[in-house]
This record gives sequence, C-alpha cells and structure tokens, in this order.
Amino acid sequence: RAIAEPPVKTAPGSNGVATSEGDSKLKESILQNLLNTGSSTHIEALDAKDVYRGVAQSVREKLVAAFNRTQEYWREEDTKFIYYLSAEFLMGRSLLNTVQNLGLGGPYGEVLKELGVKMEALVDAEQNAALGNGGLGRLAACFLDSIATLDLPGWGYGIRYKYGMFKQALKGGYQDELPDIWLTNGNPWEIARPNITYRIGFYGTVDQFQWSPAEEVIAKAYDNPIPGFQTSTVGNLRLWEALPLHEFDLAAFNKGDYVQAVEERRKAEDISAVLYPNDATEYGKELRLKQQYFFVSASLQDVLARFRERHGANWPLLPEKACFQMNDTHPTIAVAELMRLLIDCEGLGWDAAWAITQKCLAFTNHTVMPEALEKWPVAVIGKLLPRHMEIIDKIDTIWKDSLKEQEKVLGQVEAAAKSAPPKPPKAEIKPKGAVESLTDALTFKAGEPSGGKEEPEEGEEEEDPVEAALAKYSIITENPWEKGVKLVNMAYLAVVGSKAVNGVAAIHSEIIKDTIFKDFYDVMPHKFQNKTNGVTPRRWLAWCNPALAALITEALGGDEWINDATRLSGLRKFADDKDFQAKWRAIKLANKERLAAKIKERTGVTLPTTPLYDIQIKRIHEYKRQYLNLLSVAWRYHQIKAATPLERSKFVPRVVLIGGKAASAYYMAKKIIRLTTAIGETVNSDPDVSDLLKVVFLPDYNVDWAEVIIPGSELSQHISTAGTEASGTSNMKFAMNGCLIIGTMDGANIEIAEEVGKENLFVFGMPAEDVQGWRDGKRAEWKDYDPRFTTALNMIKDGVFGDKEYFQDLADSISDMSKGNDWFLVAPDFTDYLRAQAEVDKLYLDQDEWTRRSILYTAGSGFFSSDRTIKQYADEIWDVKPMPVPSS
Ligand code: HBZ
Repeated sequence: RAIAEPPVKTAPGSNGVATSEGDSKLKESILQNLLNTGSSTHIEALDAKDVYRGVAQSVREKLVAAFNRTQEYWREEDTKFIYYLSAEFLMGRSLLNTVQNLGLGGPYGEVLKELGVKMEALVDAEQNAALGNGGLGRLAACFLDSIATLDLPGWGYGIRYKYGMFKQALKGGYQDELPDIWLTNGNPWEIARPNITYRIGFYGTVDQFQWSPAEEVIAKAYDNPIPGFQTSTVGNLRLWEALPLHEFDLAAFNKGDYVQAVEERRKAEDISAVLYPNDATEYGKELRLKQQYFFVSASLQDVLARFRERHGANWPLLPEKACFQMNDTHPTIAVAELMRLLIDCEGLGWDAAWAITQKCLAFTNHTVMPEALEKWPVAVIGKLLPRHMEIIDKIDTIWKDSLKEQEKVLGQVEAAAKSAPPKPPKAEIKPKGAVESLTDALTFKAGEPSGGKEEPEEGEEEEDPVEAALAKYSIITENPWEKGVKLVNMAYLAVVGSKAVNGVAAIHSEIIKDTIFKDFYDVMPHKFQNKTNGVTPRRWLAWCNPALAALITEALGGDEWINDATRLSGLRKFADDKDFQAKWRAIKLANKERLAAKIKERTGVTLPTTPLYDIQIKRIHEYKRQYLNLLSVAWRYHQIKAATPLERSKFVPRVVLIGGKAASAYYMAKKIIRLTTAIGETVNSDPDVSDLLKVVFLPDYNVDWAEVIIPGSELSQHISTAGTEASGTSNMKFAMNGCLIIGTMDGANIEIAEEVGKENLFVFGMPAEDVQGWRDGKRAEWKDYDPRFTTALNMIKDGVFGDKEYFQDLADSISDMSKGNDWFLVAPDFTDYLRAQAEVDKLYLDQDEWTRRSILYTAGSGFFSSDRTIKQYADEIWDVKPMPVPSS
C-alpha cells in the first residue's frame, strides 16, 4: 500500500482560473448572462431556472476559456493521451462542482448573496446528467475529475444519450418508470462541434475484405469540459450524437410518403436515444450492439484522424500517443474496430495492426456474475458488423494457434490428443433463483444448459482432440443454453486484445484470475493487475459536505487534503478529543436534518432526527441483498411489537432508508422495492412502534440525492454475498463522510476494513472462499434455519405487510435451500447479520465511541480517493504523464 503521495500543486485559490477581475466585473457578467438567457428583461421576474441558466452561462465562459487553453497546449506538446471509452458517464449536476473546482465558490457566493439568491436554490434548478446505471458509470465520472485534477492529458468518450437513466416514481408502492428528459432546457455545459463528424456503417456485405455497409449514420461530437481542482487544466468528455446521413428523403416526401421521408432520421437517432437501464447485460439486443459500435468507431476514428494529421502513416508510433481504457465489455468491439481501421482503411498488414492494437488497449472488468458478462451471438455480430465478425474469427484462430507453441498448453494438447475421444467441457452452472429472475431481464432463453457436447450424430464430424483441448481458450464459444448457437465472449476478446486487464478491488482482481479468466491467466499472467476503485473527494466530501469539510480544514490547518486525501489520516489524532467529537457530532446532526427535510420534500414523510440513520442505497439486486436488510427490519418490528413497555424503552430508535432502481424487467428486484414500501406502510403507521422504527423507500435515487443522503447517514449497509460485489464505491463515499459500515468481507469493504481497522466495522457473513463450497455441497442438506429468520419470513408470507400473493415467489426464492434456492445465502448469513446489527445498537448508545469511530472512517478513507486510483492507472497501465498548462 505504499503509494507515493501526489504533489500538492498550488496554494488554494491560485488555480489560474479563479477570477482576477474583481467582483464588480463578475457581477456584471452574471447580470448580463441572466438577462441574455432569462425569460424576462427584469432581474426580479426571473425564476430559479432562469437564474441557474444565467449563472451557468457566466461560469461556462470561464470554463471554456481554460478548456481551450488546456486543449491547445496538449495539442502543441503532442503528448500521450488516455482515452477512457465508456458507454456510461454518470456525471450528475455540474454547476456547483464547476464553480468549486475552478475556485470560484467565494466570488460567486458573494455576488449571488448581493443579488439575494442562494447557491443551494440554483443547484436544485439543474437537471442531473444521468447517463449511467450505477457504480460503473459514476466511477467513469470520478475518474474524469481525477484525470483533470492530476493534469493528465485525457478524454472520456461516450454517447450523448437523449434520455438517460429512467426516473423512478412510486405508484401504489410499486416502481414506475418515466423517461428522463434531461436536455429539453438545453445543456449549458456542452459545446456542440458540428464540424466534427464521422460516418459509421452497419450491415451490408464483405467482398475480399472490403466492407460495403448497407446503412450509414453520422456521429456528431459534443464536448463537455471537465474542470480539474486547483489547476488550470480542463479536460474533456466527448459524447457522440447519432444523426442521419441525409437530412430528409425528398423523393419519398414528394410522393406523399411522409413516414418514409423521415424514416432514416428516426432510425439514426434511435442509436443515441436511450441508455439501456439494465445493470446486468442485455444479451443479443441489436440496438445495444449498434450503440456500442457507434461510439467506439466514432471515438477511434477521431483519435486516428488527429494522429494522422500530425504523424501521417507512422502507425507504429500510435501506442506512444494513445491508450484506450475499455470500461467493462461495452466498448470491447474496439479490438476489432481498431484492427479494421488499421488494416482496411490505413493499409497495414495483420501482424503490424495486431501489435499496435495490443499495445493501445486495456480492459477493466467490473463483475464476475456469469449472466452479466456480455456474449454476443455470432449471428448478430455477423449481420450488423460482418467485417468485424471476420476479424474476430481470425483473432480467435491465430490466438489459439499461438497457444499451441506455449509449453504449458502444449502438454495439455498432447494429453488431449492421446486420450480421444474428447471429454465434454464442464457445463456452466446456472445459479438457481438469481438467473431465473435475471433471465427475464435478458433475452437468453431460460432452461438448463445443454450440459456440454453430446455424442456426435451420424454424419457429424468428430471434433479434433487438439481443438477440443484449446476450446476453453476460445473467444467464440457455444451457447450453453442453446445448442448450435455460437457466441462471441467479449471479455475474452478484450483480454486477448489488451495489454492489461484489471479488476476493481483486491479481492475481485484475485477472483477473476481464479474463475472467469482462469485459463487466460494461466497463459498470460503478466497482463493481470488490480486497480482498487476510488471516488473523488471533491464531489463526495468537500462539496457535498461543506460543514464537515470546513471542520477538517480547520483541524488539519489547511485544505490540502482536497487534492491529497492521504492527509485525512491527520484526523486520527482528533478521534479521542471530546471537543472535536462534539463538533463532529453537531455537523452530523445538521446533515441528518438536511436529509430529513429533503425526504419530507420528496416523499412527504416526516422523520425524527434523533434515531440512528441506517441507509442502503444502490441498484436493487438479489446479490446486494436488500432482502437480508428487510428481513432484519421485519424481525425488529416483530420484537418491538412483542416487547413490554420496559423492554421497549431499551430499543435503539432507527430510521431505515432504502433506495435504488430496479431494471425494468427484473422481476424479483421490483418485488423487493414493493416489499420495502409495504413494510414502510405497516411500520410507519403502527402506533405501537412510534419513533422506534421508521422505514422509508427513497424514490428515484440518483447522484444528487446521494450528495444529501451520504453526509446525513450514520450506518450504511454493504452486505452483498461475499465474492459477488466487485468493489462497491458508495462504501468509500460513506466512509469519507464518517458513516459506519455494516458489511460482508466483499469487494472494497475488505480494503476499507484494512484502512479503518476491521474492529471499527460491523463485519459479518460467510467468507468468499467458503461460498462456492457451500453452494456445491453443504446447502443440499442444510436445514439450520434461524427461528428468527423463519418468523420474519413468515410475516411476509402471512401478509403482515399485505400483498401476500405478490410476495409468495420472493419468499420462495429464499426458502428451502436444499431445493437449490437462496443462491445468495440470505438464510445462512442471517444469524451473523443479526449479531452484527445488535452490536450496532449497542455501540450507538455510546455516542463518544460511535463518534470516535466515525472520525476514524474519514481519517482512513484517503486511500479511496480516485486520485490514487488514477495515478496507479497512469503509472502502471497508461504510461501517461502530467502535463499542466504553464502559467503565462
Ligand atoms: O461497477 C459495478 C460493480 O457492481 C461495483 O461493484 C463496482 O464498484 C462498480 C465500479 O467498478 N458495476 C456496474 O455498475 N455495472 C453496471 O452498471 C452495468 C451497466 C450496464 C451493463 C452491465 C453492467 O450492461
């Protein structure tokens, strides 16, 4: 864990962007912009949205000036760039972040005060840029912040979705999905680039390696400047919009066929219309592959065009100028597209192109859940991208041929050749319950895997034993659920085509080497790395929790911790200081009050602020086990109801808050949402319980909600079945804000425990190394149900919370293990979970000790700054160096 401390660059406020004009000029600029962009010529008549637009416009002017300076400088220097390819960037709101990152918080605050406008009111007038599902998309956004802050030449590349992540409403307690119309009032943070366009082809035929697409669209660029903190560097997120090649089919229009006349436009615009709101993969949906190829091709063409301008056809130099980080499998068609561009468009030979491709690309994996690893049917790729399918086929063949020369593989191949007939490959095991419900969200047909190869039928050729031995390394494989259907395993394609492959937390990076990529790790161990995730301390502490940030700055004697989070460790010496604890506690209380007010505004529910605030916010998934949380809440309710008045007075009051979206076709996840609202309805209206327990579902959980929820929480839950959550990133945000964690030894929780002290977390549950063994063996005969589990489950089954029939299959999914249910081990972990929860209650009674630990969490969270993560990527994968713009 010896990470070199990033240098502290400049004194606070001296970032080269902060105003030197003085307040009067700034005020003038704001006023002018208010009038230019507002709906009235009278300042007094403007509403919050108008004022937001005017202020944003004035901030934008400064941002764009610094952006142009940075980009020009980098271009002149011809420095190496990192390009972060991601189908998702969950940026959230920009105004406050931009003002603060540019060091303009003070001057803008002053001017707004003079105008009688509160910054907070403006912040709420901004739409959320929700171009992502969850952790993966938000990680990309944090990375951009750190890349700019560390002065690293780098751009993000993605899709300018017209509709982002759906808005979640509650209808009678059930999830309702509404479109996210975020661009209607314009987006002051983007710069349209009508001159930067590329043609993207689809379908068609290949003749002698020449692809003639049958359909083409235009990708048009929009730049979104990304301000670094305490630097004049402003990075870029370039997003692509899909447009038709031809504005309009005049011939069809003249014939009176209006629908046909606009058909091409509609088809093109569909590509960048909507973010797929599924955080597990949609197999086989052609539009999704179209989206992926669309943004990857546009981005690669863009980079190659700039390279060509500068270096002509000196393609071997490309790896010294560009590195592409592929965020999960979504952009991995890049492997084939870079090959195609280099071979078909630039005239390189296969070997030269392959050497360049393998040096330019790197791949991050974010999941080990088998159903979430993208595998595209060969038929789908072959139809949409016929030339790419040819290339992938050839990559697969050459790759397997190359293995025959590897000593390790050679032995296996020889052994296989001797022991014909070939052994059937082991069937993929279908997780019961999980996949059954998830398959509804996927297009894979439900049903048992075919169980490997059957005896060859008459007339069918027997498989070559050498080929059979190499099958496990195949990029192109057979669908285990559908015999005869071939799939391209995109993760395997990425592993073969990349120079580096990384997981996102220490445990996860080990697990991928042992499981999903085991065979690939065996033959190329040098490619595999770990890069533990991180979050930006700007948005997730300094800007969202200003009171705590001020206290930290005061205690540490400066705000250098904002771009050198390792300095937070300096708080350790205040952990036992009673005065400091009192200040710390007072801030937490104020943040709870702010949260309670927000909850009141958004849900109508009034909450007391003295109870323990216990939060679980994340996408709803069986593996994340919101269910486990709910069962313990049901048990708590039962206990309170059964208690005598004396016993009741001993309960520690709790507010349980759960928020998150369910993928629209994820049946069980939707039931978990309804179970939360149903428990809330029963518990919150039960006079026996009064303030001892409140349960609220927080609808439409998103980035701006998180910025209020996290500072106001005291306990957060990260309780996935060990081995399933790759990392988690909200756990890091909670820790930064001094919120205690109840969690399993999974993902980044393990590293948080190392930094904060395991004894300061409420750890429970079966360790990851036991989970597989349990599933394979012990669970078949396990009957040891905790009676408290049975009581809680029966409450749901018996209709204590209503909707009894609706909850039946949810209840069944964790009943009767021996029948293969409860894939995620809710029942076997329940007893230990209740033990940990009892410890929580006990500790909360000792407020000094609770606060001491809270301080230790913030003090131990420095490692989880995305600045540290990005420094590691830059040094160990990208080989990209800081390039700050010299002050003139
Ligand atoms: O990526 C998450 C992991 O579950 C989490 O453990 C990790 O911390 C985080 C960042 O590394 N994965 C996702 O958020 N995945 C998606 O959102 C997703 C989106 C579209 C897909 C598949 C997954 O097609």
